[in-house]
Amino acid sequence: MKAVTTATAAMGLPVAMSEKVLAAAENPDNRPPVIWLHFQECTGCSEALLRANHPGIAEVVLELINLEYQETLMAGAGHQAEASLEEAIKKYAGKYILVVEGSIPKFEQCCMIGGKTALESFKHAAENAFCVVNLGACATFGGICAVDPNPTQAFGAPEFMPEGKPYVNLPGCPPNPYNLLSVILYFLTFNALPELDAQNRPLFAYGRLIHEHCERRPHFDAGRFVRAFGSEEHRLGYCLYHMGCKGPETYANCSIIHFNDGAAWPIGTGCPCIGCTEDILFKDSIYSLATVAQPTPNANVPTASPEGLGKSATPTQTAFVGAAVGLAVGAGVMYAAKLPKEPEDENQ
Ligand code: FSX
Ligand code: SF4
Ligand code: F3S
Repeated sequence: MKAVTTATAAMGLPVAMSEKVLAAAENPDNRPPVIWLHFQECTGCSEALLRANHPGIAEVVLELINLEYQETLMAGAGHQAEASLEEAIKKYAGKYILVVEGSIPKFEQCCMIGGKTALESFKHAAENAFCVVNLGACATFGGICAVDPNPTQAFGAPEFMPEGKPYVNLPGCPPNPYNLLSVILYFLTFNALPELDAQNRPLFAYGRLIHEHCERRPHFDAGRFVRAFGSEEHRLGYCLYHMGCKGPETYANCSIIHFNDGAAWPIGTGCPCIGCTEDILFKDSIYSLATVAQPTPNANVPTASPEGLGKSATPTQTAFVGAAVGLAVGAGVMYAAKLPKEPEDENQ
């Protein structure tokens, strides 16, 4: 119930809808078959799912989905595993969800499984799937394996997606396991995929910038920044913008739902966001400054009223604005004097 209520809220659905989501989740005839393939990756995406407790992996596997094949979790191996994969593809053709973890190399000698290239395995499983979920930055954009000079010619699964196949991208390195859970619950409840953004990411999870919900945002707005790891400012939890934080240009919900059952998330532990849900991951320099698309409005500028639009300012208005600016500058000077001293070397 707790997981369903959380997921319902995370999906942006009214809380009253959680009953419908719960009924769908509890219906044993409603478990979608899932085939889960691994390609070039660190398996952190599966690890993140294994660390979730509400629900735990056992509940997901035994009560929410019908997991037919998952190389990391299943006991079978070798020919036995290959046979069960083929059997599941045939048995559930057109009905199963294919989860892809890891990037797919164009360089054929890499990542061969059971005598087949990664690309052959992916195409065969994707062509017969109802839809595909690309889990993680590697499966979405190529991730760590695709970093220049990209020796295996690695790409995300969308590069090879069969024409017209519905698919969802859940980038992140690792992605948040609750977003996968929410997509599954949405699918169980509405028999459809959630609304997606231009990069095929669910809007409910990737519709807002990290920067909008970051717990360090008041420090950003007040100009209190960390300039060196281990410094007093770092210890005090100041904003990590000058340490290369990509929160201002990264769309994700980890600032809200966190990882490990809400226990932690990168910025909360003092680590700048590296933009792991965006195609800038491992491409932009870790220390480059993010573009702030929505800077804080200057509260000292008087609000324009519709009546005043198109009219020139009266002398009284001009005097008022002048006084307001004067006050603001004065207040700013006083305020700046109260701020803790920044370290002198801006490049630290
Ligand atoms: Fe990539 Fe996932 Fe990063 Fe690792 O499988 S998204 S390297 S957390 O494991 O694919
Ligand atoms: Fe948080 Fe980073 Fe934005 Fe600072 S720049 S408020 S640390 S997201
Ligand atoms: Fe990734 Fe940044 Fe969140 S690095 S986990 S999107 S804080």
